[in-house]
Amino acid sequence: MKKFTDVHDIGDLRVAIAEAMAVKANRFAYDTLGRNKTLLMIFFNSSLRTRLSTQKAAMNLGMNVMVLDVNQGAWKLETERGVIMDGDKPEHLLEAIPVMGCYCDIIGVRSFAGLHDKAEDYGERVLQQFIRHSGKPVFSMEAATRHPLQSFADLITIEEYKKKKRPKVVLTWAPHPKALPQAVPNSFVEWMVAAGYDVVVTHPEGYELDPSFTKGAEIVYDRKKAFEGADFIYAKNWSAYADPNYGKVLNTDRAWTVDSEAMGWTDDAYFMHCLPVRRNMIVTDDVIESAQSLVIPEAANREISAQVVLKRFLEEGL
Ligand code: AN0
Ligand code: CP
Repeated sequence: MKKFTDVHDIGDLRVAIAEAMAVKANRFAYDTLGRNKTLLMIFFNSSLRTRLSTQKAAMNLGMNVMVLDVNQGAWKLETERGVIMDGDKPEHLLEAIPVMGCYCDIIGVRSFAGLHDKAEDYGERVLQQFIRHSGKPVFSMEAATRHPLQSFADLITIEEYKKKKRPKVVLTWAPHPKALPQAVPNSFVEWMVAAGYDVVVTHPEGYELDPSFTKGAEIVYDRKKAFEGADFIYAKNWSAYADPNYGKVLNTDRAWTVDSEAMGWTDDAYFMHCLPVRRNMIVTDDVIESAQSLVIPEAANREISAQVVLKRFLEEGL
């Protein structure tokens, strides 16, 4: 594996899940694999889970870890080529990336969508520049259009809790006051369809995702119908994808908050969310605190998904 940015990079999902379960059963079995190897994690955006779980996964493998918050203490980076750099950004990404590549063996990048320019976001400009110019294996810690470490952890969690071979997994839009990227829902659907589950996506009109991600999933606008018979409810907010509203919040309709009435329409479904979550916007206190809520086991599995990815890079030889 030379990069990890989408579901195709991990290969056969059954093999990946089996590897994840083995890592989880003994996470220190490979504690010398990463000896004298350095992971560099670059954050252009905030993080709690990704930062801690990925660092922990690297430590389980015996790696050294460096973390750079680009917006805290590093030089402000210009990302556009051809710009006359007479503004407030003293350094260009095109020098910064190969320099960072000199100091490490693997690079993780968090770089969210700007939500202003769809072509720029969906072209994954920042992530692609790291892949092209760092000279090192690169993995996404949530880029503009996908969050594969999250989706892999979600897959592991569903495999652990599912009661049927092919569960019904429902992704539901839920309200949020600020514009959020489509990366988590895009990626979630991509992985769930690849896993062969019965995947349903429900959202108000106007929140249609990029159809290349929802291919293989059923879109059901009637939320109650979508929830019926569900085994897993995965809530997430995202901003509009379709033009001319790309990146906009079209409404914050609290009728879409996941509450116990909506969970009552399901087949005693588990509740999932990647976190961070705004309570009583996305989900009510009672649902997130219920016995059916998997938000903590799901977050715990972030260590496992990250460890499988780092282990694969290390085994490939760096
Ligand atoms: C981010 C998002 O929606 O993509 C990160 C989620 C893991 N969420 C927020 O910015 C609140
Ligand atoms: N779920 C997730 O990626 O959380 P963080 O943004 O805190 O890393």
